[in-house]
Amino acid sequence: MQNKTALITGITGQDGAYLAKLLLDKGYEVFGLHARRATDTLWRLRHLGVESSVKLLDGDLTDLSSLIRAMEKSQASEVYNLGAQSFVGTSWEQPILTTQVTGVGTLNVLEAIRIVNPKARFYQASTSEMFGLIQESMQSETTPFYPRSPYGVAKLYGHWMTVNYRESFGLHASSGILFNHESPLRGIEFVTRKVTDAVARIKQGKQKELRLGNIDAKRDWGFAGDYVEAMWLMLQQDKADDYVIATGLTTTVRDMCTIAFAHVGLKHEDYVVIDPLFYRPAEVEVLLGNPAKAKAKLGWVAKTDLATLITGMVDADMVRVNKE
Ligand code: NDP
Ligand code: GDR
Repeated sequence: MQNKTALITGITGQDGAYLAKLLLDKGYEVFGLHARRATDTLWRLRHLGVESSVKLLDGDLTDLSSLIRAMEKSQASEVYNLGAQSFVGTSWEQPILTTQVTGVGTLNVLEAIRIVNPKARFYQASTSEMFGLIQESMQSETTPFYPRSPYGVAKLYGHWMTVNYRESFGLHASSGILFNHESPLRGIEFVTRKVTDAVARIKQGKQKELRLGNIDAKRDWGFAGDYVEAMWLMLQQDKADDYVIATGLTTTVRDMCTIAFAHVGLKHEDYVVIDPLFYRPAEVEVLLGNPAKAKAKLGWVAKTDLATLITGMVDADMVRVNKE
């Protein structure tokens, strides 16, 4: 393969770390936009053994000049925009920040590409949260959007800007409409990791109960390691397009809890406490994606089933909690 250069925003996040590893393994030179924080944000890159192989560039999605500099310094031929305020719950508490980072931040990246190198290929991290209230039997690329949170609305703005820059300026800009995907590197505030971490703590006598919100919500959960492959495949196509990436199966939070607790010989009914504190002002009750287009056009299918994913996360948390 020719030497290729990628720039990843959100490289310190779950997907950023897996994508960086995937691209390095394929021989890419990988640059990452690194937003300055007071605490260490490189632990995921370290965990995957790629911290010293990626080239970090200071920058922030809300600062266009830093994005222009990152495009100039990296000379990237592929840009993956994974950076976001990505936690749905927080988006009601910080709606303006979420809009600036997750929504306008996407426009800033598109502008930096347009200004510095319009030939660079662009991937936008769109989301099933854009479907929100629309409950077709399965959600696909043709399903209408009805977001239910400031996060979903901000992502919809980024999605349409991506489509618009493709149509207006001929950018090779693709949008992956990804359904929930998890891993041992998932942030602790998301429900799968919150559950698997709690299971490990309860099993090791470090926690007594687990407080959750709406456990009747259904999600189409896959493994992040599988999903970053789809991002890369989208940018290898001659024509840019939008794709739903999902497993095609949906499960309640309750049933996901059953899998996690049963893995260490416990019953979730004995430990889960419903706490309205974790209810959302507006909920997305069911997500179920139809990945048929991704299969037909990209040759992509989800490889990891939910039980393998969740039990693997519990195992990783058992080790982590034990070391504390
Ligand atoms: P994470 O929350 O794990 O990572 C978010 C990343 O964005 C982090 O690297 C974070 O940096 C960075 N970031 C936050 N604010 C800024 C900012 N102002 N400037 C630059 N970078 C910033 O998300 P995931 O890895 O799970 O998701 C990746 C993307 O895919 C996100 O855009 C998310 O919304 C989207 N998505 C995720 C899905 C999922 O199920 N995981 C499903 C569909 C879409 P720092 O570490 O410094 O905070
Ligand atoms: P989601 O993921 O909102 O789908 O967004 P999350 O894991 O936060 O919630 C999934 C479902 O579980 C319900 N739930 C709880 N959620 C959390 N976090 N904590 C709880 O205690 C709890 N109890 C019940 C939620 O109400 C919800 O229905 C994720 C993010 O990664 C987004 O960035 C991404 O775009 C979407 O997935 C697809």
